[in-house]
Amino acid sequence: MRSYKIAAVSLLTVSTYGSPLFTTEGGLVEKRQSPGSYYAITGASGGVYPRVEVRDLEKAGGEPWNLFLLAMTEFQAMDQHVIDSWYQIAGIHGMPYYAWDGVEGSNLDGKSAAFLGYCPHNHLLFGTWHRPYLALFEQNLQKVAHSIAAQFPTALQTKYQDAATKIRIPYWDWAKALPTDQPVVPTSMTTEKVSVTFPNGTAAQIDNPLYDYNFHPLDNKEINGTGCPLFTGPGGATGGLPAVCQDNDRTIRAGQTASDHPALNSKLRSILSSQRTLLYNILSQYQTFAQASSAQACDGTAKAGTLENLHNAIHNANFPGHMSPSGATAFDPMFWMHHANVDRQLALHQAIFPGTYIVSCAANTPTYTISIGDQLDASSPLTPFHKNAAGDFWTSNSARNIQDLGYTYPELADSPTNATLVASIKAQYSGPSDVLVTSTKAKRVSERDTTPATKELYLAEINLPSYGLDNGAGGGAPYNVLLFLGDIPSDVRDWQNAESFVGLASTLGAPMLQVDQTTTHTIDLSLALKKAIESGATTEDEALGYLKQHLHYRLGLGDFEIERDQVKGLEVSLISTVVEVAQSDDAFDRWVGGFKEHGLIEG
Ligand SMILES: [Cu+2]
Repeated sequence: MRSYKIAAVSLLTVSTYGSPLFTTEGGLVEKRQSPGSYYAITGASGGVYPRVEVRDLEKAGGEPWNLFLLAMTEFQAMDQHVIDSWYQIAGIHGMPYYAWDGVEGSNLDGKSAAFLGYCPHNHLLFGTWHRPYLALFEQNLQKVAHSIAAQFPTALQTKYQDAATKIRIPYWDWAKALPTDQPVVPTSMTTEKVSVTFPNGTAAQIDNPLYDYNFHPLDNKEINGTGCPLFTGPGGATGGLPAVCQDNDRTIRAGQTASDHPALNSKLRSILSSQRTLLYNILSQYQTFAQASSAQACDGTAKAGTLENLHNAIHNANFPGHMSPSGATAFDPMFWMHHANVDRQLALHQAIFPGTYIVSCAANTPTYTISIGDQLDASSPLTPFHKNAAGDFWTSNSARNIQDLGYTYPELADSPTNATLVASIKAQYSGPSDVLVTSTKAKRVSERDTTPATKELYLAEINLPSYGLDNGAGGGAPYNVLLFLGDIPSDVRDWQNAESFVGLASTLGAPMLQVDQTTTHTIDLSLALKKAIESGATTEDEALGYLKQHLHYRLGLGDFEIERDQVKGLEVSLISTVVEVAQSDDAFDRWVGGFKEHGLIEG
């Protein structure tokens, strides 16, 4: 295990590598081991301010946007040995597999422990664990922002200090309605250079800190050079595909040696509609917190879907880039904006259904500090995140209220009534995916007149073995299950853009784990049903017959097809439920009367 190093100097002097702002070499490091000197995660300070959508932050521009870009740049430039550097914080999630802030792994079977980060996936604590994790990042982003603000001339001090007080991680809403000519990945994340104004007044083009993270000189074996164990091995499901962690010196998206943003955008656009609908179903239909948040079936299966599985698709769309392998994902700046969005979705669920929270459940997936069988509940420590220097850990209980961590989200900022919140979610996620949310009111009223009081909703239920695809290296490879209605193109590269593509279910796998765990994902078939009706189905039975005949599924990842028989236990079936259609804009439809099973989809 490595020793911990912290900077006992001002943040202005810790930058060593490639900072356009500061060039002073930092040097003071000290060991952090004894009780009383743990890293206290408090979140951002100075009040409760909203994390805003990254496009909105950019659009508003001015000091907040300029300061955000400067602070991200400076944060990334920090010496990688420093405990709260970008590198060390990103490294908590997966690689490098070290202890952070003195929190050693428990006595797992040695092989697994060596290849696990702290991050709980397919796990009860998935949602709440990321909360102090993001707060740690945010707290440091703010610390850096304040130190930069202090460099601006007196006339601009108030504005920049105010921007630093209010700085929070912007979220990237990848389920937001967007006209088809707008990319799902905001251009602020995909342009290589960006304009900023330095404290001395100089305007310049700098490397965009939202585009990638540049690994500074480091021991290449820690991350790059590992080959990301999940993809390698002669019997690997993706054919021993070379991994992005081989020898890149910067993070890459959806490619092998360079980011392929057009490919990423096209993948994300193809799932936008199904992701939105799934999100809407999760937020609008009552499920317990454990069901809605986590891929682990702690509390019965999640018929409306889970936020963790919803989030998986964004990681897999980045295959084979750094965002895809969970061991390397947090280095990409995209990770933080993606996970701020996941946290927002979690917070929205909490606000709509305040009465349900973490239950008690045994872990069936280990992490660096959690063994299979460990009993978990809302008071379990979210390791390695200390709440204070004395060494108390954050727990799901202490992380329940986001305001206690110094932030909120636009929808929750003014303590909305339930009706207001419902109306906001409905307006954002229930309409078509290519129409910006504007004046939906008038349209809705006219729709309402013709809306029946109840309807039948069909769903594809996918029971997905989380680690079911052998990666040939003792673990489970990530994979997607893609659902089609109608003909499937012969070339796998055309699959997601095919007219017949309906949606997908994703699992991330894990490099050294093969746990027997199945998670449930659902794909809403309302649009598929529309096609059935257009094709002439006039009765419920005919529509059902059409769906059963024309629904097909395939397995793949990136541009690779995966043979179906490589995953044992995967099942796709057709279910339906009755929906009571809401008669106002501030109420959700309700799924009533349980689910009917209509058999397996085989084709
Ligand atoms: Cu994630």
